[in-house]
Amino acid sequence: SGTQPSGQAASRLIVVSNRLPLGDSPSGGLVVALEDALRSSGGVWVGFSGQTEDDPSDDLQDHPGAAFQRLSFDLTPQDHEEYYLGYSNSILWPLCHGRPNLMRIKPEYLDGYARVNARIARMLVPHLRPGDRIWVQDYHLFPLAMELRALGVTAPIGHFLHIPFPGPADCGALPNPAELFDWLSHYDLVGFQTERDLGAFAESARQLADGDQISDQLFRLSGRRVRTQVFPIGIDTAAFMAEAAEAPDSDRMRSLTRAQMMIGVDRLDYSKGIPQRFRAYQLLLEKIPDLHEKISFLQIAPPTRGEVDAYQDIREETEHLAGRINGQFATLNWTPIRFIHRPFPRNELAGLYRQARIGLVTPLADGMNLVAKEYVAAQNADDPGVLILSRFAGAAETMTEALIINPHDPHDLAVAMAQAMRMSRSERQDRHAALLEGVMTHDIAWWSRTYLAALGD
Ligand code: ADQ
Repeated sequence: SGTQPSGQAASRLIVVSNRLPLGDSPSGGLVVALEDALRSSGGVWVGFSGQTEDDPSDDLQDHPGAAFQRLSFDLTPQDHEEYYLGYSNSILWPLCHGRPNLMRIKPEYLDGYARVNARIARMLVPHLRPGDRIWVQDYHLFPLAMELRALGVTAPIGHFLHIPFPGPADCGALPNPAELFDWLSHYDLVGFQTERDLGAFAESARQLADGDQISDQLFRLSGRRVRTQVFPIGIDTAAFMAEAAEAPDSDRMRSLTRAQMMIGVDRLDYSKGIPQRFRAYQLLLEKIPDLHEKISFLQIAPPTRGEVDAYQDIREETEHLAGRINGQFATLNWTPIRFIHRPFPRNELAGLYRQARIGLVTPLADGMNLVAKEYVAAQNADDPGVLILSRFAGAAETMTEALIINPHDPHDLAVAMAQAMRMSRSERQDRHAALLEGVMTHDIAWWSRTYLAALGD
């Protein structure tokens, strides 16, 4: 409104993500990342409440009690099925993670996706003020800028994609690939995690949507100009380092680590390469019996998206494999794999990372992977553990001092595990120091600052 002092209206940041972080939100990287980024900005965060209602209100609900304003909406059960489980997580998620064979294409999924994005735009508009900047998060909301523009919103609108962008071969598996680029054309700025993603976007835009690359970072799509840039996301490194250093070294944790511990922490998702990790461990135990009772593997993986078939399949597969490996190798004193299906409090996670000699991050595809950064931040610099990192994690583009492996090749991964077990303290220190420097420089504050500076340009 014109009555507001311009200084006050100039800097408000509006973040929109699928899920509004309320007390009970699941432990997704997006939630962890944005909570840290928004705390200092005094902005508004808009997202799904997590509740389904048959006849939800179109007035956004205020949730006081955070350092920023939180506004939520409910979804109908049908919206939740078609927009969230359907188009977002049974079409876009597998597509962006190189698994088009796992897509479940249904016309009603696209209808629900379009309907929910249009409704979010309608609910948001009355809350906007002149001078606001809007930052849209992730694949659930690709069409949101188009819907806001249709309602007359002229504010800068940026998008950040947390997951990989598909190349032309995968993009071509969408029912209407050009539509994806049309949605993106309404943003002023589209951010990606890695150079690889930006390259895939450029190639797919060119081949499937007549996109024109005007310069390194500038595209013409559907007659509009869109800027793109790479912003590798980070963690709140200083806070996480402090948490790890202060984590209690409880008896329970000590008993876990009588053997040298390897740790994996993931949402239970088929993109994370958990079965591949288990098979490589099995191979290691077959090939090097000397390691029996000297190495143990703690895998923490809370189930997500359990209503989607592919997630039921990955749960069965991993449980079956863990059971088989334990059956094959366990002794009265030693359980080779502990597989825990629940989220852990962050300070406990930090303590577990710190006690683990090896951090295993072996996704088949991953936008960035924050666990890799958390593992590095949690180490004791004097006697640090070794990060084993998939070349398919976005993090591998910058974390080059990790042991970089191909998760599809169990031999490659098993050799890296053996190498990490044997690695000299000085080599571990050197690798860790180099990795930590990157994780400290490119932390979550750097990420949001850099993105917002680019959006403001
Ligand atoms: P995610 O796929 O959720 O995020 P990731 O980056 O690893 O993957 O983030 C997971 C976060 O959840 C980490 O902070 C981790 O500590 C936490 N977490 C995982 N399991 C946990 C458990 N059992 N208990 C407690 N906390 C747990 C998406 C993309 C990633 C991208 C992020 C951020 O898929 O590639 O890095 O967004 O952009």
